[in-house]
Amino acid sequence: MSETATPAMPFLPKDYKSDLKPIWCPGCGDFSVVQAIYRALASIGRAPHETAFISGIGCSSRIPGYTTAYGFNTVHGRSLPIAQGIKLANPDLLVLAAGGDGDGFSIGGGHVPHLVRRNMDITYIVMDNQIYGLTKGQLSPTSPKGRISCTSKYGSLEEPVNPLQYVLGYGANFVAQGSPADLAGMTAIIEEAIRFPGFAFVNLQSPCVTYGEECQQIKGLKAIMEPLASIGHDPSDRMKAMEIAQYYGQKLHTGVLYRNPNPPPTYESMVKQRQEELSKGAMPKEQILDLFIKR
Ligand SMILES: Cc1ncc(C[n+]2csc(CCOP(=O)(O)OP(=O)(O)O)c2C)c(N)n1
Ligand code: SF4
Repeated sequence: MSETATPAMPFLPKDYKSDLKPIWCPGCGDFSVVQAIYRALASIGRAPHETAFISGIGCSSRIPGYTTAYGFNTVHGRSLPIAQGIKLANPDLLVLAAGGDGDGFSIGGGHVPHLVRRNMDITYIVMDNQIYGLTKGQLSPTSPKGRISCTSKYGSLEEPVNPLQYVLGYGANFVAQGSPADLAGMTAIIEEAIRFPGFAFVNLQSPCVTYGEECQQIKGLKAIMEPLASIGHDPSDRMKAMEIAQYYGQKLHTGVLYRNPNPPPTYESMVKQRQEELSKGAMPKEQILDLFIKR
């Protein structure tokens, strides 16, 4: 990648990097995720001040602070309602949301379907390490059955949530998966998700080197990685995407699982249209005020 900005690429990855030094554990997968985000944003070329990056709480949710975008490290599980409010208030902003699997599919799980069905133009990046990292290694909703952790000394008895099936099941129009095990592939997926005109979900299997199991580290992920391009997957085939999503936890399918070739209008565009329609026959502001204020 060129080190000089050009008219075609007005910002470089370093322009999205803040002065804050990440405090993740050395080797944490989230270091690669933030690098991929810098590169994807540079390829897209929107100015940092035109971008808002919203997260919940967790190790992964620190990510907005490491960028020069407007950022809001909100409340555990609440990145999506806040991101939607921001997008509605200023639809011109490029809005990204990010967090962990606990943040997104445990406490925040109830918010995901509503963003999916509204189809707002927000990219949601989940750093799925299959554990609660920040709070020191408790089971998360995506922890595999049998997982031993500080809260499951004899092994988890629960089936994991499958994030890919979860969002596909609610009708998401863009669903992709990547991992720091393939930095270039992960960067391409994030860029494509941001460019998608509507809600885009990206599940990143990002290793937790401190509390994650051996098989969830880079070497283990590489061993089960199967790029979707290598099996000739057609990303416009929703049913096939659902079928592939079943292998979550057994194989690491990387790439775009599903991209709706005819994406529906976004919620914010329909709100704008409704506002324009209703404002046509609306009473002038002055006249409305007259109804309430005695002048
Ligand atoms: C309302 C609320 N409940 C619980 C917590 C404690 N808490 C903070 S982060 C977290 C889970 C972190 O796991 P995850 O979201 O997967 O992110 P990671 O740290 O693994 O990146 C929990 C339970 C909190 N901060 N707020
Ligand atoms: S605890 Fe895990 S997820 Fe959190 S910074 Fe350390 S390696 Fe990363």
